[in-house]
Amino acid sequence: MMNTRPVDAVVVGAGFSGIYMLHRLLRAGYSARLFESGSGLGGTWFHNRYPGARCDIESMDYSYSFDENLQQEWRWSERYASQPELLRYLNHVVDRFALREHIELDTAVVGARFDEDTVRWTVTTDLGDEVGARWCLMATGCLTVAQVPDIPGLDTFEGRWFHTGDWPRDGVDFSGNRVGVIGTGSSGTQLIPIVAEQAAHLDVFQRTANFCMPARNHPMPPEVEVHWKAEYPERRAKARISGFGHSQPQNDNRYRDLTPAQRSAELEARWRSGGLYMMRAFADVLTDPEANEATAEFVRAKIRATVHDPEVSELLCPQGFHFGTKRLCSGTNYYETFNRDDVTLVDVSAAPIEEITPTGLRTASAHHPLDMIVFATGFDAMTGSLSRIDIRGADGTSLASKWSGGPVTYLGLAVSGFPNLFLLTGPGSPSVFSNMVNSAEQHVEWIADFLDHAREHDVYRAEATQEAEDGWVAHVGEVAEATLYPRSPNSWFFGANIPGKPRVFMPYVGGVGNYRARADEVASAGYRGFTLLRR
Ligand code: N01
Repeated sequence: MMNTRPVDAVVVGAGFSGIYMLHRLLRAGYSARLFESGSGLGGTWFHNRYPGARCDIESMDYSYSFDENLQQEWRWSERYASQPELLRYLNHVVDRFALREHIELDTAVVGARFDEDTVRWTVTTDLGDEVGARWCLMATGCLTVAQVPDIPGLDTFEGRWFHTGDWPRDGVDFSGNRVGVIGTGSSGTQLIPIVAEQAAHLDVFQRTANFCMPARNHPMPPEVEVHWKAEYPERRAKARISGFGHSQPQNDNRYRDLTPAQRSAELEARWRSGGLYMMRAFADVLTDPEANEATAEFVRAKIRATVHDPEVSELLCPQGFHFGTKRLCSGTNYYETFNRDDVTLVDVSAAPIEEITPTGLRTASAHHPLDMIVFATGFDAMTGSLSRIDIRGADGTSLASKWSGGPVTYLGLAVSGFPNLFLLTGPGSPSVFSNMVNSAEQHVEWIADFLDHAREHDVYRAEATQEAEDGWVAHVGEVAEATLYPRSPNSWFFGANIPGKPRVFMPYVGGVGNYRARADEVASAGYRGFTLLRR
């Protein structure tokens, strides 16, 4: 073990939130180090380099707002940024603000231990380093631990296999190969059309059809960029108090208050403009079953109109869960791809996957010969990255054991029993349910303000109370209960994709603006719900 120079704060993870957290710390005069397990910057964007990977929030919104020169000078080339462009952006930010020398790449944090005597954290890395820090800031991401399902026989497969969330850096050439893709969520729906263009034949193994909106990506029109940049002050302000953390118009009308013609016009307009805005076609899409079903049926009609084979189009029509309660997808030519002769949709809900063989994949009804398998099967979301680090709180309890019944937090930012530790975009905050960059900035700024408060008032120990945590967990649950989410619990929002994971709804769905107001209120009340010890 090497003990290295202690710092005021350790940041874990070099994605959007970790990079900005580091910048804020250094700018405020704290000493800080950032550890990142990947060999480059970007967090989930570093690892998800599968073909077609791009953001489904518009790049002008999905970008930092904290620096006026940065947001004016950076030029996004497309409506939705591709994964390589996002990495270029984050590398630019790191260089622009001279952060690189404070970042250790290829260094995984494996443990963090709070010592009550010194009131400090000791953070341990896989290289054997130990670093002492007053504050431990976990920017470990919500979608970073790739989940490969436990299908018998994978180790016997003689071809190559990949997971979208851990994609080889030198890429994959599918040409001439028989390829199988398992999974039709956001990653699968982006990847499938591109693999179809390259592969000799593609089998798509679908267990649950999801709703996929046409992204309608295009090069950034110069006039849109100029206009948007001129409007940045208002747009960013609007995003901060919005439902989902972006600046696009939402419809505040309820479905039942509109005429049939108005409803159709709204749905058509959103389908034409593309992307995820269908989620706000009506103010009550996620709360009123009738509004929700009308939206779902509108999209099903579009699928039926696109896919020629009626049997295939019926299989692609999502059923059995409410629109948007499985994360909505956004893709390019997704449904059109199933009109190709060299693409087969395999329904593995009717005939489940039984095993992978040396030469392919066997379902209950057939053997599919394959040279390559792509797992687009998702992540151990929201808690996976944290519970894999051995985090020990004030009495030595591990975070993983505290969360064995599901994650509990105060504001998604702090955990009782784990003093001086903050989570960025943790469970119980809007995080995955919002424009992540907006939510990351909000958490970074809240934590930075908290640290300044602690410095000014000689606070050396801060811990969320059990009562505050219980109250927040109850509130997160109540807010979710008022929506359609609990009626469709078969999603990663509930941890349902991970065998044995407790079924708890993890994000805060009360809206970015409401969440921000509550977090600010806690701060203005002198950090109500925290026990603060002063020198
Ligand atoms: O993962 P998912 P993802 N046999 O968990 C199926 C963000 N993201 O990587 O629904 C057969 O959503 C599973 O089927 P089912 C975004 O927040 C954003 O696609 O469990 N199938 C499902 O179809 C997103 O929500 C962007 O029945 C199996 C799929 O695999 C999140 O990341 C791009 C299976 C997994 O879907 C995760 O998306 C990409 C099995 N054993 C991701 N196990 C953009 O910004 C799982 N499946 C655009």
